[in-house]
Amino acid sequence: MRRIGAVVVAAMLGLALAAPAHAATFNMDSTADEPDANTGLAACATAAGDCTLRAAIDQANADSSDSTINLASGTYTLTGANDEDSNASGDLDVLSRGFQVTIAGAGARTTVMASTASSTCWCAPSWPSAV
Ligand SMILES: [Ca+2]
Ligand SMILES: [Ca+2]
Repeated sequence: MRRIGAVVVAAMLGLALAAPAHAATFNMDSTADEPDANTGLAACATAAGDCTLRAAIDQANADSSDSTINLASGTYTLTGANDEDSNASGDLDVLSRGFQVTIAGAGARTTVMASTASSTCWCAPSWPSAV
């Protein structure tokens, strides 16, 4: 019995060591264009405690894992200047180097991306694995 327990523990350790980093899932509860308040904390949360698209991308950019961002129905209007590439304003900058970021809408007719600037909504400056 003791031997079986040791084998089970060893197998569990092997699985734990071989498992990829935990993938994060962020579910939107706001269409506002606000950043994550603290990317050192794994949760997607603005200063008001909401999970916005920009906050989710901020957190995905900071995490060392794949991320899935689930958009709720609504119009997501991006604001601010497009002349930066750190996701601080304007277009969304997906920077999760080496990790996949999947963004899923609630439907083509119900999830709308808009921008107050005359530019695209998405930017993945260095890594083609995003969006
Ligand atoms: Ca956070
Ligand atoms: Ca930007």
